[in-house]
Amino acid sequence: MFSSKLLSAVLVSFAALASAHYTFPSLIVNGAVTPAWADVRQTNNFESNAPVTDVTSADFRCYNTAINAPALTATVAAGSSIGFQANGAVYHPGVVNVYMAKAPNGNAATWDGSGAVWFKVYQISAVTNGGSSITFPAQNALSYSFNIPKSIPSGQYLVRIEQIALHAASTFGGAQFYISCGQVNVTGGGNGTPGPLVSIPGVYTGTEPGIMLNIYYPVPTSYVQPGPVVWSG
Ligand SMILES: *[C@@H]1O[C@H](CO)[C@@H](O)[C@H](O)[C@H]1NC(C)=O
Ligand SMILES: [Cu+2]
Repeated sequence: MFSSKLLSAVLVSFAALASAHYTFPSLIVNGAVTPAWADVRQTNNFESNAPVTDVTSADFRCYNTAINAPALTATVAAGSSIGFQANGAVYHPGVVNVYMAKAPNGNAATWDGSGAVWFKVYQISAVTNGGSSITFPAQNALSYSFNIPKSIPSGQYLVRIEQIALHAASTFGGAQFYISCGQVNVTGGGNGTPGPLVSIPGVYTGTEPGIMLNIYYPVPTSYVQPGPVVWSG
């Protein structure tokens, strides 16, 4: 007997395959996962989950040019842990960077994040072993948490995650960027000077050795994480 339950299970799994990939719709603040697209600007791909592949496009910043809806701003203490949570396991092999930028108008919700204003606060790179293996510690996680640097000046910031999926990265434009921007109000900060500062887009050309590479053959002997060094405060 052909079960209609089985048929719908098969159809659902085809649909899941077609709409595979993922987004980062939530922050993790004080240990709690925020509702989807509340403190994170809703991205163009909120339904398709599709990546950005053009590192020079306007959507490379916050991937929200088609939606441009304001989000809430979560208050977080300098030195505390925050995170981004995905809408499903981040199953593609790849690496993670998190950047922050301080809203010069003091209002993250109305700021577009333009200019050389972004600094890196966190990364998860690849692990190589002289050409015998390459592994991706960020792979298959549901969320990524990190500490807001203790000496960051108080104020409102955009915080942007990118997971760079590298399974098809051997040709130019093949790396897939899964991006979103949250809004945070940092309290209890210090007198640090975050840097180096970069523009997004602008930070990458797409030909960096950590963005355009074949992760399968030959197995890379080393891996160079894209972007500036992490500012830890
Ligand atoms: C940000 O934090 C400051 C200090 O606690 C507070 O006065 C302000 O209302 C907060 N702003 C937002 C948007 O949460
Ligand atoms: Cu995908």
